[in-house]
Amino acid sequence: MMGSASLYLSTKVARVLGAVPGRSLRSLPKPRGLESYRSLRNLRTPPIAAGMEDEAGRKPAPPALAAFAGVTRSRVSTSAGGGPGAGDWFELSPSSVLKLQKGDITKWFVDGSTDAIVNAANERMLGGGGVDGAIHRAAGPELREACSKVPEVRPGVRCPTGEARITPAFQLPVSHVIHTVGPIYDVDKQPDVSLGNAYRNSLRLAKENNIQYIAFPAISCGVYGYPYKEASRIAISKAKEFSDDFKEVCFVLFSDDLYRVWLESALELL
Ligand code: AR6
Repeated sequence: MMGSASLYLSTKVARVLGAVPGRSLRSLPKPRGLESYRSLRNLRTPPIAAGMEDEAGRKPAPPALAAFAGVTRSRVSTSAGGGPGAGDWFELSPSSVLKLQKGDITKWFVDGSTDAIVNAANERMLGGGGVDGAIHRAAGPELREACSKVPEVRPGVRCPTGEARITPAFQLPVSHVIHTVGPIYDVDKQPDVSLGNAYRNSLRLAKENNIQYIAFPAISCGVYGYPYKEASRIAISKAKEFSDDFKEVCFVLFSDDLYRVWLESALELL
């Protein structure tokens, strides 16, 4: 099937990729061969897509990586902008992928023990709107309680801009939440440095806590007003710096616009 000039997804592969059976793969770059497929086999558990639970709340069966044979490459899936579970994967290193996915980060998880989501928090760390509010609602009141115990570094500041703190995830399906604070774009004197620090310190803290799978929202791209393009380039560059340290770095983007910009930057930078 994969040798044919006009490639179509079989029903099985389509299910694995979260795509529509019969969708053409002709737009994909030519397969690089089995080298990248071998490296993908090093992944212990294929990442579970946000929002991919079925109606009974069960996880889907892990994708059989054999389904990718002959179609694997740095960019291994082509269902960008589709429904729940759609995503694009890029090889960061022989044992690591960067994944882009559209959806709600509170639904994202891999194994519940070595996975973490990152929260775009504020310096008080006691909850707020946007993704912060969604994470606190989904985690339950214990998360606020745990955050309140994080020591203040000065009055009202538990996590200064660009730094990161870790807590358990309580009712969320992941094991931990890493709270970071991105810059307010129009206020911060060096927003690019602060945003880079937020990503780097989150990844560093995750690594110190033996996290293997980590998902980020678009930090600072909501009420903090960071332009998407600049933010996406910083986010992807920082993920690349940690390419040997995680099995998966995922960006869970909340809108089609964000997804498109992140995808463009990933195609440029990876
Ligand atoms: N899953 C994934 N992404 C989401 C979700 C979700 N459930 N909900 C929103 N987003 P923002 P910031 C996206 O404003 O700009 C809070 O009040 C959203 O579309 O949440 O860093 C904090 O307490 C946007 O692209 O965070 C702080 O005070 C991205 O998440 C302040 O906002 C970030 O938007 C932080 O502002």
